[in-house]
Amino acid sequence: MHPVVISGVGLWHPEDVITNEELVTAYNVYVERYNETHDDELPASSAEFIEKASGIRQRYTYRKAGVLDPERMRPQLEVRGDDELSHQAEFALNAARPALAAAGKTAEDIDMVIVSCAYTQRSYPAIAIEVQAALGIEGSAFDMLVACSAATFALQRAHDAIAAGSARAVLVINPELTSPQVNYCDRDGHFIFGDVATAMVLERGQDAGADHVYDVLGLRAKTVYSNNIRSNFGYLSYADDSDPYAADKLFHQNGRKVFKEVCPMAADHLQQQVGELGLSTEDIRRWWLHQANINMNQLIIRRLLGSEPGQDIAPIVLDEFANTASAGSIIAFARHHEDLEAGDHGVICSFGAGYSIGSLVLRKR
Ligand code: CO8
Repeated sequence: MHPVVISGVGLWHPEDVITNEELVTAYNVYVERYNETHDDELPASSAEFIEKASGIRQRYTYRKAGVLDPERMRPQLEVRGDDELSHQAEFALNAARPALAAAGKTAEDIDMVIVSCAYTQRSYPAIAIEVQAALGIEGSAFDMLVACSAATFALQRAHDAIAAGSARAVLVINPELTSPQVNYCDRDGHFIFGDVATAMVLERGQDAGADHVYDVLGLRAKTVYSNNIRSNFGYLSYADDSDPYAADKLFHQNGRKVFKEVCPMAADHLQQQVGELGLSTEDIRRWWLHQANINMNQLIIRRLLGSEPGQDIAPIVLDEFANTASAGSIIAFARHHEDLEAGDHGVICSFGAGYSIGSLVLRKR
């Protein structure tokens, strides 16, 4: 078994920003118009509620204009031909290139590409293979879907491939183009998601020469079936005559239940994992947690440490990025890892749809 390290991280986000105020203004105009012409009444949204309930202040969105048009209420993406770079591959490349640069690696060093995220824009050919070709990487590539835990579960696949000797280095990319799956007409969910791409390079410990290298000490994955976060979007709509654009085909959730059920699961999971490695939760210098809701992260850290988390212990990035499905914990890592000292421990952890929880315990070299 080869020791495995994380040696590079990349982060990219679209230029367009939507603030809570902009989002709510567009939504409320939509609601006003809807209520004038329908018997049932839609409720208005408020920027104050959004920030208080979630901690989100803004989100990056790939194509802002359509989302803020009360006549459209969804992004408007241009159709790209089969011979053009796809939207999601472009996202992926924008994060992959800085990750490779940070690790000091080129295409020749990479044996495997995993694109792992909440949705891929098509089933085949895999987005990962398109990215592999664009970067000129030999070896193999595949897509993986595990909703919020797509990044952490893919890091585990990469780790196992390197440890077992089937790849020298693996590029894991999370092109989270979430906005086309958001129901911007739904007050409970219209504010939750943002678009972003993250990437990481994992390699054999003996090959790493980057400035910031992290030994992977432990990995853990857990899933428990739940319908509380769901999207019925899928290829069967063509055959079962259901409306492919109906509300149930978009992201929907019972947010309160998710909150109540997932927080204790995640805290117990992390407590056990850290303990199994002979560490206590106080030994963890930084927690790069999933970024769905600031109150969730604060509750989990309070359960783990018995104290209020600060930005230094458990950094929050969702105020700027919103929930970016699987990329949230990787953004937190990308923005907040360089100040760690040799020997410091950190934990990357995702939790969400499935339910799924994925975590890695790291130690800085
Ligand atoms: N503006 C004003 N008022 C509102 C709004 C709004 N926008 N929304 C709800 N309210 C009202 C409600 O109607 C309710 O009113 P009342 O008390 O009169 O009934 C009141 O505010 C409280 O509503 P909630 O109970 O719903 O509010 P919460 O305090 O629970 O906050 C949250 C709602 C923010 C959704 C919160 O429950 C939460 O964050 N839960 C955790 C959710 C979570 O982590 N989900 C994970 C989803 S992500 C994931 O797993 C990945 C999926 C794949 C990616 C998908 C990409 C698109």
